[in-house]
This record gives sequence, C-alpha cells and structure tokens, in this order.
Amino acid sequence: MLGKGIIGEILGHVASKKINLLIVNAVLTPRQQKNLEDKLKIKVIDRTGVIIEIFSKRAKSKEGKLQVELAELIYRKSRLVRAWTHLERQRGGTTFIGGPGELQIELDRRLIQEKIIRIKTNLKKVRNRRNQQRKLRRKSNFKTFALVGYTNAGKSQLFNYLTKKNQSSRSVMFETLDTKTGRVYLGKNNYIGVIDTVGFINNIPTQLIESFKATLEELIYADVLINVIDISDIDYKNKEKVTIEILKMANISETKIKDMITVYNKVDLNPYRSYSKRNNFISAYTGFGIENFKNKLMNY
Ligand SMILES: Nc1nc2c(ncn2[C@@H]2O[C@H](COP(=O)(O)OP(=O)(O)OP(=O)(O)O)[C@@H](O)[C@H]2O)c(=O)[nH]1
Ligand SMILES: [Mg+2]
Repeated sequence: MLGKGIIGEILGHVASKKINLLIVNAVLTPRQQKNLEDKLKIKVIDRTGVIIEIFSKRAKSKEGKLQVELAELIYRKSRLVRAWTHLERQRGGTTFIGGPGELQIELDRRLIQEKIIRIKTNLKKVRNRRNQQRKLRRKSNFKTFALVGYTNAGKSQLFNYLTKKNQSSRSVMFETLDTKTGRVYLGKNNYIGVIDTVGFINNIPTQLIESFKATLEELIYADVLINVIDISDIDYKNKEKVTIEILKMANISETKIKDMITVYNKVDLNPYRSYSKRNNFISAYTGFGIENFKNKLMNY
C-alpha cells in the first residue's frame, strides 16, 4: 500500500520529530499493520482502530459498552490469528514446533472467543428486551420515525427539539451510541414516536455494524427513516450517499430507503443563503422550518 519512498519519508519524520504513533486513515490488514510496525518500530493503528477507540470512549450504557467491547474483540481476534500464522511460518524450518509464544497466542485466542460468545449471549438478551418494548410501543399505535445520518449532522439536537428531551448533543464524533425514543405531539391529536440513534461514518468498520445489531435493529422496525444532513458541510452530498450505503449494509429494505425523508439541517450556519421552509430545510438550533416539517410528518 505504501511504497519505499513514502516509508522512507515517514521514517524521517519519525526520527526527526520523535513520533511514536502512526495513524493510517485507511483500513489495514493485520499483516500490513504488522509490517509497518516492524519497519517503523513504532505503534501503528488504522482507521478501524481509531473509530473503535472513539466508540469505547463514548459508550455509557451497558448495551453500548457491550457492543463496543464486541467490536474490539472481533478486531483483536483477527489480529491475533494473523500474527499466529506469521509466527508459525517463521518457525517452519526448525524442529521446534509449538513453542510457548504460539501456545500463548492460542490461549489468548480461545479466551477472546469465549468472551465474544459471552457478550453475544448478553446482547441477545438486550435484543429480546428491545423486542418486548417495541411490542408495547406497537400497541400504542404511534408511527415511529427514526433519525439516521452521518455523525455530527444534528440528529440528537433535532431529537431534543422535537421531544423536548435532553439527549446529549456535542460537536464530537459519535456522541450518541445508544438509541433513545421520545414522543412528539404534532397537533390535532396526533402523536408520533421519534428515535435517535448512532451516527454513521465513511468506511465504517464492518465489526461495528456487526456489533451494533441490537441498536441498528431499531431502524428495521421504525416505520419511516429520516436522513438528517448537515447542509453547512461542504461534503454533505457525499455523506448523504454514505448513509444510504450503510443502511443497505445494515439490511434495511430497499423500499424503506427509497421512502426515506431527507432533512437539511444547520441552515443557520449559512446566513447568506435563503432556504425555503417547504423543502425540508431546517435548523434544529434556531427552530427554523421545524413547524413545517412537523406538519409534513402528520401526513405520513
Ligand atoms: N448551528 C447549528 N448547530 C447545530 C444544529 N444542529 C446541531 N448542531 C450542533 O452540531 C453538533 C452535533 O450535533 P448532534 O445533535 O450531537 O449530532 P448527531 O447527529 O446526534 O451526532 P452523533 O450522535 O455523533 O451521530 C452539536 O454541537 C450541535 O449543537 C443546527 O441546526 N445549527
Ligand atoms: Mg447524536
């Protein structure tokens, strides 16, 4: 992935600036990561490693923590397996088979596998509990709308504005990891349920999608999805596409994706452009366009 010239350049920086960690903004195979570490003699982490690290900092609820731990373990396990085959090959020429290092890795691998199974069992309980809660919600006859979109788009801010709840909303990545549900009065005796959930990112590690099944399942059961887009972001069109890709990866049906409502948030950050309230331009911060938007939801 990186040629000799680039490696030489990085080595130069490592030496002259006393760098001790290289972060690669791409997904590395365990082998690539190991080769880089061997060459540079410093720790290397890839995009997946960084994202999982951020997730583990944000996880607060039991469910969130379990899901992140699962992602971490799956990530670590794949690295152990490759390291093991690598060691094995190195020893190929000798008669020394099954040294202590190998045994240790094998043990670690088994421990990790046991832990993975334990966490999956726990998560299954979480999913069952959620199923129960959903059934109760069904009985109330509300339509449910789930907020989806790129991390930092303003989903939680919009959720708070609509439900008058106090879901933490901050300008950091992956502030929300858990789903939260609230009720919104649309007027004329109409209520809906709104769900706030985890944000997405480009090149999301597959381990995370796999681990966040319980959370993402909420999207399968929601009646309508709302894609929240930060229109003040110059890259918003790309992010809109990323969200659709991830929804597909999370097994959301084509029709639900096709019928998704899109809202363009943060219009207050572009004060010199005039936005029409009718075209789902909103600001979850000032409240611009939200009454219009609520009226639209009433007709769903
Ligand atoms: N100016 C402005 N800022 C907003 C608006 N909506 C949200 N923000 C800010 O954008 C940042 C991110 O908002 P969040 O609501 O946490 O975003 P999120 O989509 O829930 O992000 P994740 O939980 O990470 O997926 C926060 O600092 C919000 O205050 C808006 O309409 N205008
Ligand atoms: Mg959020």
